[in-house]
Amino acid sequence: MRAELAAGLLAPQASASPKFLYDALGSKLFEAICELPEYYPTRTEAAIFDAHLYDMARTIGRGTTLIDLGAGNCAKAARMFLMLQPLQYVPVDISVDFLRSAVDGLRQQFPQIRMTGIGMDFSTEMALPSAVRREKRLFFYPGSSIGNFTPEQAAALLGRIREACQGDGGLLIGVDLVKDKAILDAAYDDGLGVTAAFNLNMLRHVNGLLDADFDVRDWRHAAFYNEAASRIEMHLEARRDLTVRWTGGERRFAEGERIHTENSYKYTRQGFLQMLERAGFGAARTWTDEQGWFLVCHARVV
Ligand code: AVJ
Repeated sequence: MRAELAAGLLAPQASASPKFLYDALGSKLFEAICELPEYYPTRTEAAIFDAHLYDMARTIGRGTTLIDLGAGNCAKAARMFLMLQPLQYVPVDISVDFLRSAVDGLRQQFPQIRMTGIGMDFSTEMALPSAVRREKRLFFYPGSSIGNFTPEQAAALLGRIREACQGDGGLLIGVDLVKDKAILDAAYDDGLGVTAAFNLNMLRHVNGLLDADFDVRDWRHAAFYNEAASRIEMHLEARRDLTVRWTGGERRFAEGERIHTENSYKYTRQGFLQMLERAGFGAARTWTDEQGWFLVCHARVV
């Protein structure tokens, strides 16, 4: 992880993976982002689930093996337990300690559901242990986190999910849709500056990881919708010429030079369905909000 970080910082176009946004404070700041009036995705997706949960449950059926990718606090899946009645719940996350405490709480509440927490970076491999039932696997990937991947990487991830589905599996996924640039720009550059703090906090996290000397005051948050690439880009921009040093390396940044910290791709319904189809999924059903801002999609292995 240190080597990956240092290599990104030293590249001609400096970058750092968005996974470094999520230390303890970063996770709290993201929770705060979800409360912002400008940040519509969380609220919009929740409203879609609320409005169509019954229909979704009928489409999916009972007794699934519910595999929650990037489960975090497991709250989104837990809200579906009563309606979905899964046989087994398998939350997957890189942040193992966070996951463990969430699952312990859920076990008390839902003793009838077998729970198998897994610490794994599913963005690189989908190695599910044999404790995970093979029957009726339902991969749950809400929040439009798929948007952090390039379309090529996203297609590869869907392919790995497809493989792990066995013959009778499916996928329930949330995807943020292309919309007016002004709405997207505001969602990632809010008036209160919470997203700015979330982005800048990565530098504090990197200081801890690499023993680096980033001063957050030397950097500013830059986020905008790149229409040509259908993606939000988040960057950290140097406010002055400066040098950053860390154990085993250093780099000069000129004023205005940027570190690319995140992409958040936006899809059209058609474009996303096409990607699902190419990955071997079919019989897709979709649900959206009135404004057509966010898409929830269920598809089966074909
Ligand atoms: C957690 C990746 C879905 O891309 O909207 C929110 C992260 N970044 N504000 C997103 C994020 C800035 C979020 N995802």
